[in-house]
Amino acid sequence: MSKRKAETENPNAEFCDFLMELANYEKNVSRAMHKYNAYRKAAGVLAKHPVRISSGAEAKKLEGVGEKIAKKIDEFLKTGKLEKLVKIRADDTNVAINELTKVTGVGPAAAKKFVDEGIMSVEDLRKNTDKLNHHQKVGLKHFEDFEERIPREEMVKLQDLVLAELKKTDEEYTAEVCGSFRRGASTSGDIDFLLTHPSFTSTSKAMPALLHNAVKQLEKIGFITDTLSLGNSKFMGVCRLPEEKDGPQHKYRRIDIRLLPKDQYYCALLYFTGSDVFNKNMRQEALDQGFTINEYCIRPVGSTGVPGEPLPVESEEDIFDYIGMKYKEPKERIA
Ligand code: DCP
Ligand code: MG
Ligand code: MN
Repeated sequence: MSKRKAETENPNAEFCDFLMELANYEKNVSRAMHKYNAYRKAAGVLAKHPVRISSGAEAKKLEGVGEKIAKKIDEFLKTGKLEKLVKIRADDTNVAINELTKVTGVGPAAAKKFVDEGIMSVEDLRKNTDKLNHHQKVGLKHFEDFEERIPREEMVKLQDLVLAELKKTDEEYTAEVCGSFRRGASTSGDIDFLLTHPSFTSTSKAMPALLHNAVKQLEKIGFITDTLSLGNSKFMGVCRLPEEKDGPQHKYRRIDIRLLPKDQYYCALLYFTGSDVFNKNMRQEALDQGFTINEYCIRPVGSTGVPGEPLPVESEEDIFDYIGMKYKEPKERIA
């Protein structure tokens, strides 16, 4: 999205930008996840706010904006910059860690290790491929493509292709793209597929073949091009749409496929639809109401604090109902 377009859609885009830059610094460099979450939450709330904030005090009235962030907003409004960000950007180590963590497979710890060895950029990484594991090598090979977000139009094509191949493999598969796509986003960072099958429940033994057969079929037609990791229930890899007649070659895209037992499908669907900020808030709401939700199940929490047996769930609505929350459509699940 161009900067101008972002600004016309979100009058608080400038604040969101600096909050996200601070968030990424806390995650990738300081490894302070609570600060990362606080900045992300504030950015999410400001992004939803329909009018431009004119002071820190005004921002502070919004849920998720505290004193410290309010002060930063005042500093930004007064000086047009943030001293903290100026300092962060001036430190080569921070800049290098930030750049290296853009490569899939390079987490904050690996990035720091590379920087300690004098590897300061993605370009440096290309000269040191012997130091990379398989995931990181693939991440580097497709670095430019993976930096690009996927237009919704292409997401629909990717979805339709996978669904058609799954049906060919086993008619009884149920699968869905979740993540930002399901929330209606105009672009997505990757493709997040959930997969289930009526024969697979949490009381049956693991059925990795259900996942592996799906992946094999997608490899056979040349759609899946690389595997980053493959376990009993989770595939992480790379895919690409087939070339169209007279059309340009498509880009390589990141795809995740998760296999779930049928009875855990809707808790997983809720979780992997996100947003992550929405998930955090909903889980807190659940706890306040005496339930604990994770990506597999919802369980009541008794006075002892010990979670009970998973509750039966046959839809996402069921989960909202248990905790007495009004159902939110995926596109409303922002914060
Ligand atoms: N998720 C979460 N907490 C995390 C990571 C993920 O709750 N720390 C959930 C919510 C996300 C979903 O998993 O929506 C998928 O993760 P992605 O990283 O793929 O995020 P999105 O699909 O939302 O965004 P993008 O378009 O960038 O892929
Ligand atoms: Mg995603
Ligand atoms: Mn994903």
